[in-house]
Amino acid sequence: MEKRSSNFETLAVHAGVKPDPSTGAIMTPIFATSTYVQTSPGKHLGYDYSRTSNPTRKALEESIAALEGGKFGLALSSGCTGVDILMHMLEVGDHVVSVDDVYGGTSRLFRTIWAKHGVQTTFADLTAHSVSDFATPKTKVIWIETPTNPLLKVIDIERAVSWARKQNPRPLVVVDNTFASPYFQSPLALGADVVLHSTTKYLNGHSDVVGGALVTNDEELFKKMHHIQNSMGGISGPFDSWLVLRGIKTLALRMKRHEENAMALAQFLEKHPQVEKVLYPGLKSHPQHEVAKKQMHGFGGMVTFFLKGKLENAQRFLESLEVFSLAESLGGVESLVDHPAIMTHASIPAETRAKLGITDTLVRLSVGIESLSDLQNDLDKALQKSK
Ligand code: P1T
Repeated sequence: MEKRSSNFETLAVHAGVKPDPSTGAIMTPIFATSTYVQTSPGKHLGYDYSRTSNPTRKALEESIAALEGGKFGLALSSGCTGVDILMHMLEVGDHVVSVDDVYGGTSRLFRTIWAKHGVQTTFADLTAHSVSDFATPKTKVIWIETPTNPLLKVIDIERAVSWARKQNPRPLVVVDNTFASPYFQSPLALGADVVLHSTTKYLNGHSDVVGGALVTNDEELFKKMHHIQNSMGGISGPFDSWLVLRGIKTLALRMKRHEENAMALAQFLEKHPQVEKVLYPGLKSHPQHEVAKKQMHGFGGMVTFFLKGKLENAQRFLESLEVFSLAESLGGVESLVDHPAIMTHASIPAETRAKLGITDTLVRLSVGIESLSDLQNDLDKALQKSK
């Protein structure tokens, strides 16, 4: 398995955070200000307007960039803002090859917004095919989400990078690293050009912020992304930035626990008579288990499974859970359960969902950090009631 940097825990606590020079406060203050005083026109202390930059946001940007092993970070109003910023870099006629199983909101942006503005996306199963099977001379972006949402497919990042590097002009390889978090996967080290996060999820970790981030090592790319962010807005506000910065300090501890619980529950579900099939990259039965072992440092906290029966059985199961809360989103300390077909992926056309295998009996778990026995008993009881 790909080795994680040994100082990740230290970076999570310290990167981007310096004692406040005016007071010595150890924690970065919430700089709730829209503007900054100038002593003479254009003469200021590095900040002129908070859409352009803000010290609390900057601390968060440095923190996330450090965790991803990147030089430049941007903290955004949401993960979808990150998708939108990257798409704004393209021109009419450009083309994107995207993993077929992406978050419903990402797919919605590609299909219903950007297609109208002249950028077409081909959705492809990049576990079975190479990017070259779908690329055109106008392909400017390879969009990889791995593990994917909700089917937890694992896409070989290095394989896509090695193809992209042989092309002229070279398409950008974008990796949405939301599900793995930087604790379990380092796409920039594998050659990706830019990493996207919905910080709403593991990075913040407490289900009290909607935010996003972009990280890159390429200064030109960073300048372009910042130009778009500054032009259109889409910033993380100071309070949200501070909450995410605070959440990140415990990222390593949380991720370890999420994974321990997820692995145990995946193994439990795999043996359960009411369960048809479990998808978890850490299981030997996962079709891309070997790729996951190669490119990840661990397998994460998301588990997807198919119940036996029909929609009614899934509904009974979801209504019976008591520790798991039925809600969209993921990555918080509390366990959540989602019915992708009706909830998070409802914006994907029914026919496409059916082709992908997002069925009425598919259930997605965001396994929290609670006591494993409580989580397991909760699933067991609800599965009995699902019959
Ligand atoms: O919700 P937002 O912060 O805008 O992030 C969008 C997003 C981007 N990428 C991935 C992989 C995601 O899972 C998400 C958001 N996902 C959910 C809300 C969900 O429940 O799947």
